Amino acid sequence: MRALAARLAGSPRITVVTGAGVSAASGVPTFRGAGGLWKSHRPEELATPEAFDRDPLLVWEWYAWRRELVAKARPNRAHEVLAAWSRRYPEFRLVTQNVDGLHERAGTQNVTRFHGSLRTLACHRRCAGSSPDGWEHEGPLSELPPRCPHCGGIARPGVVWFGEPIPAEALRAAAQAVNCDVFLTVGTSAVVYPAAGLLLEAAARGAFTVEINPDATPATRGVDLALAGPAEEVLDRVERTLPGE
Ligand code: BV8
Repeated sequence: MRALAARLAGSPRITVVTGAGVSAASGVPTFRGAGGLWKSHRPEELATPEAFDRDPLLVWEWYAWRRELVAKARPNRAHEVLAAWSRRYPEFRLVTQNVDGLHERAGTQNVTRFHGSLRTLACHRRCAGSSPDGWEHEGPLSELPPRCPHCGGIARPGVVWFGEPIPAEALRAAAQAVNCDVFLTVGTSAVVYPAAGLLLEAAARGAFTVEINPDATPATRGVDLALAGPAEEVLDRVERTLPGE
């Protein structure tokens, strides 16, 4: 912890990439872990445009269940520490693969949503009347699949599925964020690209790289510092060793 705290001294440029592991302590299941979301389904069955075209209701039942689960979840200590850092360090940027909105709910500034958001819907046909970025819909959905208010066609979840491009704005923000002094990969299995490639890009630009994860991942061997443990505990301990804490 002290090695990381030392690197955070001063006002370094800090970039954090997070995955489902940071929300585990909030009761949101991870994708590939023991109680993972993918256990009952394979990613190809649910998180692809083809799956949605084949069975929009099945995909929507999964996303509606996740929306309700996330609506009841609260940010945990990992989210709180990262939110505090986003206020303390002028050049702090967070890129999240998570679609649960918990970083924003914890008050984190400068969040880049790399895979979209569960709260966003978009017109499946991308009709002329609707924004390509979709619209926010809080609370339960009155019907499944939900409808586009502009064309009456079916709406889709405003998330990035496998085989779909990362939104241009998110890619642009991430391309900036890899120019940093300290890069942390927190709570991700580091298997989904291009998110998992950000670590390599930051290292190539001279960043000190850190992984926080209770388990080893394909990233573990390549980082400068691997802190094995749950994010909510490790980040809490780092925060407590920082000056002024
Ligand atoms: C694209 C949808 C191109 C939203 C998701 C190389 C380059 C580019 C692409 C590829 C490539 N190789 C392969 C690809 C294709 C593909 C891909 O990466 N496939 C993988 C499986 C091999 N990538 C794509 O398709 C991407 N698109 O590249 O498009 C393109 C360009 C132009 C035009 C057309 C196309 C799109 C990827 C996005 C896919 N969408 N989800 C949703 O439903 O949520 S991915 C899904 O996995 C989630 O979004 C999630 O965010 C993501 C990553 O999972 P993790 O967050 O890491 O979660 P996981 O459960 O895996 O791991 C949790 C970790 O936490 C574990 O390590 C565990 O140990 C740890 N943990 C547990 N408890 C804790 C903890 N850690 C800390 N604290 C704890 N308490």
